[in-house]
Amino acid sequence: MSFARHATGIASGIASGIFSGIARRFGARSGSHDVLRCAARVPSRPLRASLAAFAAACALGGGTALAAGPLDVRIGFAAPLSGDYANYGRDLENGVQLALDEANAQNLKIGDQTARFTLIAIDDRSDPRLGVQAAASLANQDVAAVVGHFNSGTAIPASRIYESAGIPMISPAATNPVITQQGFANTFMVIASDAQNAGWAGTWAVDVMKAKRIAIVDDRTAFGQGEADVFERTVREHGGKVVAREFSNGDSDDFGAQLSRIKAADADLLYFGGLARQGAALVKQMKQRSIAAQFVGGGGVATADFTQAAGAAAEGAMAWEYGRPLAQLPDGPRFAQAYKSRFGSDVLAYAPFGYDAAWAAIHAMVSAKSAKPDVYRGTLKTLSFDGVTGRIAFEPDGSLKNGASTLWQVRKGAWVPVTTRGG
Ligand code: ABU
Repeated sequence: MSFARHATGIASGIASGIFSGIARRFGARSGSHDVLRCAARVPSRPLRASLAAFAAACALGGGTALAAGPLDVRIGFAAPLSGDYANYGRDLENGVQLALDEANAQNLKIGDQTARFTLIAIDDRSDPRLGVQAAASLANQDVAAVVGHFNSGTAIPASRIYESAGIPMISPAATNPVITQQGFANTFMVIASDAQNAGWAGTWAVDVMKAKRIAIVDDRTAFGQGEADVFERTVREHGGKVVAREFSNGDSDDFGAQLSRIKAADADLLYFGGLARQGAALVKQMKQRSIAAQFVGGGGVATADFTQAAGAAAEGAMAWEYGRPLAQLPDGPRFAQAYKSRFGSDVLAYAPFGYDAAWAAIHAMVSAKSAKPDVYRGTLKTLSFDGVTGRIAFEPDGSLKNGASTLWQVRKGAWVPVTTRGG
């Protein structure tokens, strides 16, 4: 134990004694639960901290400067923690928690105080209305930063609340480029956007895969439709032909009508803008209807949830996923192992981005010597550090500098990297 922590412990003990004395003075019996309850009722942590600091100064000698107590830094988090997309949300939350655990273990200083980071997590259930409520709740709880949300459709309206409250929101997974195109000072993204991810998908489909007749299906969310729009535009810009543009919604897994039209259009490649559950349903139904078009997913598809749900139909499916393969990154294997040790499962999808988003806030606070957004925001904007997912630094609009994406394919039941673009 360091001297500073030791002195703080002594001080806390002295402060406890003072409280016990106060309690006894008001009639409580020493050592009884009454005393403990009275101490617990003493209203404020600030008062206890002041007394502890005062007592520490007494213990160290009259002329010694007051010792500073720990600084409580709340990191907000919002994502779906229940419902269809809860697996993505819990994975992200785990990544953030891992970062906070590590930061706390390092006893990092913000100014002259040791920071104690705590996570305040809210389930937004992928619902934009609940996302806005979650943002308001986090702002009311004085969080210093927010890592979130998972869904672009939730992150966009929630970002307006954080902007009004002056709290940085760092997106680890929501990737619609509109998120950082709103002219906000408090919106950041540690992951490539769909302008990049779906753009590379469109370029690759035409220029490398030489697809001649391309079909597109999206889930009509801000995310899925957004990436499908970018993909279609890019395909056309590269001289490709789109023979079908279909959509479902996030709830229905029945693609019968859409696939009938796609089969009639004789597509040789099907791009899907949506998440793993619907993507898996789509490839299964393609197989059932003997549609041989190459399936190519956008972000959120290349997960173990997809291969498990699609089974044999997953074989050969492709998907563009943000970032570089974790196994190929310098700190990736350590992160994967630490995650598994802590949570007992493998990384599903965006946990490394959640981890880097949390560390971006932490690094900025430590460097700025303040957890106040007004003070550390400028540092966050100019930050540059090597995260698990690669170098984290932001463009002036808050988007990630030099984002990367990787094309994956299911081979023998597992996702295998094919090529990486950007970074
Ligand atoms: N970007 C992956 C899926 C989440 C979203 O942007 O809605």
